[in-house]
Order: sequence, then C-alpha cells, then structure tokens
Amino acid sequence: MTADDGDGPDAARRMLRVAAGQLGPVGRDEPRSSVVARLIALLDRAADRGVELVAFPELALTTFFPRWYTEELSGHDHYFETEMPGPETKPLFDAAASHGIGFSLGYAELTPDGHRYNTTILVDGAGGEVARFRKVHIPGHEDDEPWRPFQHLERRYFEESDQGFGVWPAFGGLVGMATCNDRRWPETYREMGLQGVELILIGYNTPIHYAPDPGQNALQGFHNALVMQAGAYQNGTWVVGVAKGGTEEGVESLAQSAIIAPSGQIVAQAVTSGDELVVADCDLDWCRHYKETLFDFARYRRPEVYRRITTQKGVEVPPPRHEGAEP
Ligand code: CDV
Repeated sequence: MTADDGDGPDAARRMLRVAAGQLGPVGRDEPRSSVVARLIALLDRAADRGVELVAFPELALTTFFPRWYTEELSGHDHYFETEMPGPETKPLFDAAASHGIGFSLGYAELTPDGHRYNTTILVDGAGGEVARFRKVHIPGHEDDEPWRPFQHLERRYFEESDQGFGVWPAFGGLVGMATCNDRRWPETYREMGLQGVELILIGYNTPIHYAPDPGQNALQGFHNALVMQAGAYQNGTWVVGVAKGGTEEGVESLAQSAIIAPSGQIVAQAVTSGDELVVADCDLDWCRHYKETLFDFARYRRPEVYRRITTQKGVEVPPPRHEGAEP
C-alpha cells in the first residue's frame, strides 16, 4: 500500500510487509506447546507470503487467566513466563529466525524480583530482542467480584508499568507497542507520536460482554476500530491491532484484527474469529503525509496550553456559575 506523494513510482520507499497473527481461543488446559505450534503455523504462512514482521496478541501463550480469582496472588503464576524465550517458547524464536521474520508476542511476565507485568516482546528477524513493553493502562478490578458472569482481574495480577511508551528503530522504521486497553487512550499514541513512531503493534483480548455497562457490548467492534483509526491518523502512523478472539472458556471475545494506515483507513482486516493471518504492505514513508502536514507537531502543537494532560489525573469541573455573573 503506497500513497502517491509526487516522488514518482520508483522513488525508494521503506516498504514493510506486516501481518497480524490473530489467534482463536486458547483453552484453560491447552499446553503452551500447542499454542506455540499454532503460532509457528501462522509464521509458516507468513513466510510463504513474504511477511517480515508478525504481531501476535496480548497474553498469547495461555488462556486469558485474569477472568478467574485466586485468593493467593501467586495462584496463577503457572500462567507467567520467568524467562523469554524459555524452553517452551524457544521453538517459536527458532522458527521465526529460520524464516528471517520478526515478531511481537504478548505474555505474562514474572520478573526475578517478583514483579508481574502484562508484557509484549519485540524480536527482530534474527531472533534478537529489540525491546519489551509492559502494559501501562491496566483495566478491570483487584478484588473478587462474583456477581460478574466472568471477572476481569488484571488489576489483581498485573502491576502498572511506569516505563511508558517507547519507540525503537527496527524493521527499517520506528516501532512502538501498546497492549489492549492502552489502545483506548489518546495519550498512548501521542507519547509514541512525539517520538516519531511509524508502526504501532497492539495485541488485545476484548470480551464482548462489558459487565460494568453492558450497553457497550454492541459497540465493541466500533470502539476498537474508532480508537485505533483515530490514533493512527492523529499521529501519522501505521497501527496493527491483533486479537485473541472467539469464544474462550465460555467468554466471547472480539476478533476483527486490523492493519490501519496513517490516513486512518483500515487496509486489511480479519474475517474470522480464529487463527488467521492478516497481511498488508506498509509504506512507512506514507507517515510523512500526515506528520509533515496537518500533524506537523513542531509547527502546530501547543503544549503550553495542555498543562492538564500531564498534571491532572481525574476530572476537575469548574465552580458553578451564578446567574447574571460577569463572563
Ligand atoms: N485486556 C484488556 O485490556 N481488555 C480491555 C477490556 C477489559 C475493556 C480492553 O480494553 O479491551
């Protein structure tokens, strides 16, 4: 996918063939070896199609375990990885390197000093680690809430990362990551936009049923596209959103993985809710059309009047206005 920018058809462009490696459900009893085999199958299909980078979903290696409460925080530690790659994930790294394909992979990370993060690793085409991103906006709740049809205990099992949103030179461009609920927040994209990001990889697990306000259920697909398309356009960047979709342990989750251009247009989208590869040729130079025009940050941004964005957390409404008061 290229945009005609007047440079002529033969101008050297930074083209990157990217895929969203969508997963269908992962059962509670499905071993990592089986999930890794599914990921490798997607990689093999990606290799056949000349893909250079595959984005895999959030918490891709296991079922979405925060839907179950355990009294002890450590009760779910068997879903966490203490090393990456470890013995069970090494075959994935080896397969990707043998194809010369890079990938991003979401997993639950338990650090040697006992911290638990919802992490995504970015790996280059030679199997080397480029970066790790730890989820910033952790949704859900901390305590047992048995009234829910299923729980969303991410805030019990994961710490919020204080490392923020990095951007790394990789794959011929500038690449950033975010995880699921991060994609709903404009600050996520803008933080990376201010570092010149050209491709953002976002894995997600989004249940269709939103217990605090079921009126939103019918809008899950709309909101998913809305936030990623807006984030792409307003920052002149490619965005890859990749789901673990389908009905997992009785919970239906959104699929609709998509690759979105800097124009905000969806250029490729999943048509199933199972294991599926969604491919697009991303012209990283297309980002310039937006970064150097409407969203020329250096020229048009006004950080001096955005003070509340970084100094205020919750809403502060203005004091009531008395009728007849001077404006
Ligand atoms: N895994 C997630 O972060 N899920 C959230 C749900 C809880 C709203 C999401 O943003 O899709």
